[in-house]
Amino acid sequence: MSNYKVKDIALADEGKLKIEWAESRMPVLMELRKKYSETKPLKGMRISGCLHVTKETAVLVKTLRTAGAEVCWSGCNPLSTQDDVAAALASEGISIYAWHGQSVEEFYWCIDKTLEIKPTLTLDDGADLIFRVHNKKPELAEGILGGTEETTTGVHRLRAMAEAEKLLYPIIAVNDAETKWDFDNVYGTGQSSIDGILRATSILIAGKNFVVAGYGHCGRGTAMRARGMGAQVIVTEVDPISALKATLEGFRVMTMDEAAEVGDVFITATGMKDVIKKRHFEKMKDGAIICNTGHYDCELNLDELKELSESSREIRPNNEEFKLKDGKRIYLLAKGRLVNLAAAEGHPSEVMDMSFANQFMALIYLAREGKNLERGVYDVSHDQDEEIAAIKLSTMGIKIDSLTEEQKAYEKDFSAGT
Ligand code: 9W1
Repeated sequence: MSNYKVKDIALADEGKLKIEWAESRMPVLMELRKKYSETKPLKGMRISGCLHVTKETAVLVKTLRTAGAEVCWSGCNPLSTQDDVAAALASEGISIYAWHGQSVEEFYWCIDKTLEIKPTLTLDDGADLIFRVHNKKPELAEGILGGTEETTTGVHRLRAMAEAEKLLYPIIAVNDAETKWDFDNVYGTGQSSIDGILRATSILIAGKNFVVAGYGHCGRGTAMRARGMGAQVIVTEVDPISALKATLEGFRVMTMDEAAEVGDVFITATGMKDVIKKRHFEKMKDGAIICNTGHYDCELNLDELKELSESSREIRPNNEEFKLKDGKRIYLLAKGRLVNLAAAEGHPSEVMDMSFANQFMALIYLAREGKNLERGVYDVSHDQDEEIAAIKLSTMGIKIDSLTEEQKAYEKDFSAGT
């Protein structure tokens, strides 16, 4: 028996096509789905999930169900739900409460609906569901073997809670798996940011001076991809170690004041506010394009851009032209929000494949071992990380070498080497 509330169930056929496309790009999850379809290690488990309702998430949800779980879902962000995907899941008998553009009250109503199944496992992106259990329905915690968390922010909140001894059940920090954060942030953000810029502008990247502010994982991914398309990439940084890495990677490193004068495209990936502000806008060339892929939409100081401008108009979707009082034009993409989400489609399915395979395997582990774990935040095991990387490689047809017994002994022999 499924229960649902979605925007329009008639969108199901469109959603099914999207899900099928994602399935054809997510070989690790599909392999795991096949592997566990007979043994059903999640049989008897009731999973409440709170995660972006996208075609990739749908592949995870269907895999959880094939492994035997009863699943009840809500979206973790009122704006990320794809209504056709939600309709497709509902039409396939999954309980789901999610629609695009819901209010804050509706958001929590949806989470509460998913808790009506009295979950044995929870899955979060941002820890809203876990917090709901702790703050509003702590009596449910007794029946919960464990939960997983997808994001950095959520893991931070949960570690603080564990520290304060307020955590009522064990959590696995899926975010901290190497096959999650080290791929998601670099290759996911890198490609989708370029994708967002292209959809909003249709510019030629080759030959452009492409300024990337911040050389963390997201900045590195974006810089790498821009270079791959023929741009001259400039990196700005505040951290000397990151700046040195960018330099030895072959990028030009300079201050934003210097970069402002030469840049054609600017993208911020820092997590800090006011990275590009008034004095930078004043130095920019006519036609400069600015956007953000960092976590908050304050990396570009838009109040100051507006102060400098005499008019603005939307020249294309997600592309606003600002006419400055000196006659110069600056183009702002996606209103300074995350350009990879607002102007493109988030991370590609192939990247989410690994993130969500981590979710799936962590839940199987919790179903088996959760009752033996203390309340705390746990990392994904290195074995799980390696298994996911190994399956991904094998689905790509890539073979790797392995050590012989002699080599393994050599590795452990500290007396060798002189
Ligand atoms: N997550 N399936 C927007 C995504 C919003 C979003 C967000 C992703 C995926 C970063 C997760 C308009 C997908 C998601 C499509 C979309 C995320 C916030 C995914 C990238 C993270 C705040 N964070 N993510 N695919 N919205 O790509 O689940 O298109």
